[in-house]
Amino acid sequence: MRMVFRWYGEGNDTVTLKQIRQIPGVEGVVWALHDVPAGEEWPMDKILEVKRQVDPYGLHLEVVESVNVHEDIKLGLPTRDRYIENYQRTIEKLATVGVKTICYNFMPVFDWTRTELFKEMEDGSTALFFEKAKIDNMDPMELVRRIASNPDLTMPGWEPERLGRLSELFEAYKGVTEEDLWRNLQYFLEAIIPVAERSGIRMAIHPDDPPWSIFGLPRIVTSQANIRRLLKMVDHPNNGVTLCSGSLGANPENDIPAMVREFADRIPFAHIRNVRVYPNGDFIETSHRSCDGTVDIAEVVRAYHEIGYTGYVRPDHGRHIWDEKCRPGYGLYDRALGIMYLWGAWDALERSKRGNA
Ligand code: CS2
Ligand code: MN
Repeated sequence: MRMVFRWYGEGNDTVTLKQIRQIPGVEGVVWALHDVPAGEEWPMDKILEVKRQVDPYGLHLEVVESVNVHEDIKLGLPTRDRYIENYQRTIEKLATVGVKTICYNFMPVFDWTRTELFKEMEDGSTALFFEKAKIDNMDPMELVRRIASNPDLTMPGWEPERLGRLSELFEAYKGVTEEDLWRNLQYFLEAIIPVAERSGIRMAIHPDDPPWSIFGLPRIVTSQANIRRLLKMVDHPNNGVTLCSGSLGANPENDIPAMVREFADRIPFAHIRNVRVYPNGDFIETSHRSCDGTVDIAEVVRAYHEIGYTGYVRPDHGRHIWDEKCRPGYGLYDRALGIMYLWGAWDALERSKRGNA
């Protein structure tokens, strides 16, 4: 496995490149132009600016997360072709600075959803938390109205300045079924995969987080069966998945090691992190250790080791520990600890393989 670390960019991240290069075994940063709106072509000068910043640290730029997909593409609107062309141009440009994998997602309206960003755990650390009943019982339009009249009520992703757009989007998605979303994803993939192939880039879709429908919006990248369908739908080595053990692991029915084995050659990028799922469906992000959460991370690593995994891995989210002030889920300390857990498990497996040989 090739270890990489997400970096939000200069002035946009509390973690520095100097710190990142000191984490054992980290060879590159996972980056994006976070200020370019979804659907727009990424400007070359901004791409080169990131390269200029990162190069002196000896870290590579081979993994981008994410090039976001415009909602018109997910909705299948006639305007989608313009945004798809921009996406194709962005893929080509990224190839020129050595990008090998692009992570993206196909979740309507929201990226990951949580009800609390800094939920306190027993040991005094805080972590991202999802309270299932709260989301299940929430009428999104009602919430839009409530936040509009009381901005203190906001939830992650529901910032007051997004509210107007949110109600428009909920309207647009009325009547859009999962099958519609499948068709729109297929249309998108058929247009971009040939460009990705020519550019030497493997596309890696990120699973939905949480992996089920929320607020009545359709979600499809949720399970082993659906990932199988997605990979067959455009059956091409450049159409792959970012196998995120934490997102998929929020549904305990998802068997992550089984997915690693089945999709082995279609996983250019792996997110490895743990979650603890409670009987009522709530979940919290924990340390990487198998015994701290519901996902058996040591088994996940064993599965990757077994398939001889040579793709990129990042620890994904971490808890907030040792009083660190950072972006929710993206501190230095716990993610670095997570990396050491992953290396520890990996090196032990390597050692015993050599011992047995
Ligand atoms: C998240 C997402 O779980 C995760 O990796 O941090 O924001 C993720 O980066 C996107 O869904 C990928 O498109
Ligand atoms: Mn992830």
